[in-house]
Amino acid sequence: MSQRGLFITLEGGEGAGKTTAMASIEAALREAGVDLLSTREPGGTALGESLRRCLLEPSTEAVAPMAELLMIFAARAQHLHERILPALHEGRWVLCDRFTDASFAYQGAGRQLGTAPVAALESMVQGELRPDVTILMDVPVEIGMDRARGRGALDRFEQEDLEFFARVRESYLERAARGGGRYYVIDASKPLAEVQQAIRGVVKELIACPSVLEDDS
Ligand code: T5A
Repeated sequence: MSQRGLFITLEGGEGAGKTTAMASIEAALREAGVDLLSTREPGGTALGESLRRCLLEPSTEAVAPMAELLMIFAARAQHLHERILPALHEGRWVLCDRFTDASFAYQGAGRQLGTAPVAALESMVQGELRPDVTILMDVPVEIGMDRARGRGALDRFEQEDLEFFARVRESYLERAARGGGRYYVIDASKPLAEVQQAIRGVVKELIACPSVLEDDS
């Protein structure tokens, strides 16, 4: 049996503090000697970053939800092929800022496409591969949007209304509640120092007992 690396994803609504959390998770893992690929979605490859620009740029054209979903999975297919799967097969750990939970939350729930098309693309593009660990940064929508607004100009997603983000949050929380042991939910409305401490606790746990993973992907 060959072993593959641990696949960790970080998720959350707008302004949850993922960027801040990514930096501290990455630093803690590297300090512990973990050979790590740190990456993000949409993006992570040249093609993925081009698609990211198309997806995030505010547009006067109303982008069809299905077109949005397909662009996200096109970026994901390239990301898996070029970076994520090779790293996991080499035994490296992968830390990814957003992955398919975001598609269920934003396109499935936010855009109201439902779970079926997202689940179908998930199987087609990922096969059996799912994240081993997902850290969900949960914050009430109003707090998250205030933080996002405080950062400056809003991207195409951030211009959506509060109902959209309420559906996104509900979807994330539902998936975490149903998702067995893979989700760690962090209360990201707390002061930054407390959030950082909670994240360090999760990372410590992962380093202390990394799962033995059969490389069947
Ligand atoms: N998307 C993505 C989909 O629709 N479907 C998909 O399948 C995928 C993969 C881009 C967009 O793509 C969409 C969803 C997204 O809208 P992104 O770049 O990850 O994805 O987008 P954002 O959520 O906008 O991520 P950001 O990096 O811009 O925001 P963060 O990381 O959540 O927030 P961050 O760390 O920048 O923090 C925001 C502000 O709050 C402060 C920070 O200092 C910063 O100013 N802050 C706190 N303040 C007080 N207390 C705390 N605890 C704080 N934590 C952070």
